[in-house]
Amino acid sequence: MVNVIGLGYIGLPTALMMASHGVEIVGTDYNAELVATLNAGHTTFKEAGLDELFRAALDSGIKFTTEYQVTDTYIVSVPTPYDKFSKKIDACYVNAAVKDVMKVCPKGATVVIESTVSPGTIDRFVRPIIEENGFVIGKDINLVHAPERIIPGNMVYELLHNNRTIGADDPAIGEKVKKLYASFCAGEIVVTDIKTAEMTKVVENTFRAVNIAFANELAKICRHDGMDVYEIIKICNMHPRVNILQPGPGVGGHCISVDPWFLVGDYPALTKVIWESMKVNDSMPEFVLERIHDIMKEKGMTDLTRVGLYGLTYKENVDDYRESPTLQLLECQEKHLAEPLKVYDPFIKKDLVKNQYHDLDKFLADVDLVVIMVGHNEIKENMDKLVGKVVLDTRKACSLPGIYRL
Ligand code: SAJ
Repeated sequence: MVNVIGLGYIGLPTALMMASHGVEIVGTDYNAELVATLNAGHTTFKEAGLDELFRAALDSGIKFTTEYQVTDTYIVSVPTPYDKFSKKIDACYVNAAVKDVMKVCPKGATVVIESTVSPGTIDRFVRPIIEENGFVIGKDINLVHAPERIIPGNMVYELLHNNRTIGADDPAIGEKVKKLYASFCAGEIVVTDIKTAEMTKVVENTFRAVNIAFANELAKICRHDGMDVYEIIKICNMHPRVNILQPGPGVGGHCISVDPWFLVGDYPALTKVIWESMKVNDSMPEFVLERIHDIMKEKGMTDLTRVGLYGLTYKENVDDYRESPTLQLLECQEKHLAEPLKVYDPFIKKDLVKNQYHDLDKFLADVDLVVIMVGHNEIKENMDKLVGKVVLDTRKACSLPGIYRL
């Protein structure tokens, strides 16, 4: 049996996927409300194909509980935030989960860390916890790192098809865990050592952050000199060795906007490019605010209460708003002591911020300038409703004539 610890954005789909492929799974989470929701037959977030996967896993006998299980395999999938001051990883959730696993796990168990961690985190934090509990690593407890790689919005497909990395002290244990993931994963699974696996995951997300920062910097240069950044990126990407990502209103989510900081925190003297890239991405919400002010000036608009932000989530068609550019922009605007801008997002049902709407038509009726912060399908399918509005599209989601871009 496998006990999956942490039933969030990664742990839940992973547990469901394994269960629906014949692995006996118990999912554990300390959040009793979340466990009760799952036990009542409901998923806890929206994701393509997740509900169907949930049904299949229930049919295969998956269980959800707040209790840690006595079993032979644990998969730890809990958040890894960073310390905003030192930029270093905050491993408190991983540490707490491993401590709790140690209270119940028998000798011979394998502990797999799925959470993204900076290189050396397992050496610095996880190994000492296991040893303090009287276990000898490699003899009593096997330690493995199997970082997840799936992208919100396409998680179910990517769980099935993405290549994976498994880091283990002992290659034989790595191969054993590889078989477990191969129960559902059709991608190639590379077995390496733990520190290499830690580093590869952080490097993958850092590469994406730096590439987005480059696109964002290009957007600023092009805005300064009246060039079309999208056309330029499109043409450059026709070169066989160029692949520039898209500029946007900022970078959110719990991965691309977080993981590169781990490297800055641990290697401050060696991470000039990464540090500057993160700063560029973090500057984008303020850049959008400047664009709003410039457009208002050009149009002779003075009333900020007639400006509305479309989208609160960190990217299109997901309901996750962690570190979202819209929240960053509102925080930035607050500093200027203005009344918060109006906001609407079809994926956010609860009241999250001031001046939030839950109906697209009501929102549009109350604003003259619409800032598309997220390119949800909803707005792409309702572009006609934007006719007659001033539109700042930060995502190239809209193709109406006369709209403003970054
Ligand atoms: N963004 C841009 N321009 C782009 C692409 C993205 O501004 O061209 C923005 C998005 O709008 C969003 C942020 O970047 O605010 C991050 O979104 P994302 O879609 O790039 O990535 P995540 O955070 O949803 O998922 C990433 C993925 N990593 C890589 O592609 C290298 C995923 O595979 C990882 O599993 C995930 O991080 C994770 O959990 O680490």
